Amino acid sequence: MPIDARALLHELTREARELDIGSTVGRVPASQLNSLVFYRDYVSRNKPLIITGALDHWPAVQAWTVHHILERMGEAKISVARTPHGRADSVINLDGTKYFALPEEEHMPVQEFFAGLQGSRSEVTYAQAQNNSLPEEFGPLLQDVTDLGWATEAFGRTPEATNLWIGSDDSVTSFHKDHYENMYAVVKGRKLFTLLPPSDAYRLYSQTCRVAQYRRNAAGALELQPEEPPREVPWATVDPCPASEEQMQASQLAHPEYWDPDLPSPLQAEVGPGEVLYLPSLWFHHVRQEAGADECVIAVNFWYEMAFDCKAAYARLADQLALELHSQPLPDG
Ligand SMILES: O=C(O)CCC(=O)C(=O)O
Repeated sequence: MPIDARALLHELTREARELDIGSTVGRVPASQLNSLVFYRDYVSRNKPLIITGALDHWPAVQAWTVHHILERMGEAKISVARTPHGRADSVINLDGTKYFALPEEEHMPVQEFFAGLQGSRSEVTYAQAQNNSLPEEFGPLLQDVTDLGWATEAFGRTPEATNLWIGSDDSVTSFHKDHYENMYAVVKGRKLFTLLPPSDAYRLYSQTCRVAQYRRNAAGALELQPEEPPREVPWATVDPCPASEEQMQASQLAHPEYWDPDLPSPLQAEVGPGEVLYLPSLWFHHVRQEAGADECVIAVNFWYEMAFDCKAAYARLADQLALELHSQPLPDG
């Protein structure tokens, strides 16, 4: 008897939501949380959570203005990602071919970075290096941040990387997953996460794309140039926030299971200053940001090593089924 893999995956999506995940991301005050409760109710269940009032003890929440950061950092240089449109690390269609587009990587004085962030919008810059950037590149700011003790206790280890993110409304991070437990702390502005659990990999229509990188051409413009020798990566092709009605219609045709009203909607998590999102390992996330009245959006995230347990094995099966499913044509009707 042939197996209807698509129907089984739809059932998996619904069952995971009904049994545990639900339709919203919970919010719990840090004062009501300890390492045991956090581990028992969220980490062990691979379930996201927003923790409010989690950064009351961080000097950063009050202190981190652009002026303060410039004063502390002096002449230091930082890594900056630059694109023409703010969509680094995402699938870009160029002359009918889909590329996985890496940003141009620059090393520039902090002062130059902030001038660009607040100046012309013809190109978009984002301090988004994930190389343990807070201690490695922003050392003078480290004293304004402390490790989240209860999280470190729950994960049973110190973070493997602590990254600082500084950007504007123009930067968007495309759907992807990480092999880390992520504690994402917002210091300034708001971050808008769209989330799907690992079971829903098939709803993101990953495609194997050739890697390309933005580089400056002879005329001084950023141009997407395919990597040599060629390299390919699988990457999600769904944009959950299409820029126009036309793009929305195209996405509904190309990605029907993402938009299917009979399947549970992706979860939304809006994380404001002083709040921390627990983003469980292997969850797919798409991230937008809003500076609002702030000068820019600033966040610090802690990546903790994940457990390669049976949940990781189920997630891998879901990934493999998704790739297999989308190599088959969609059924009629
Ligand atoms: O803040 C962002 O733009 C992306 C964050 C992210 O993808 C992560 O922390 O893994």
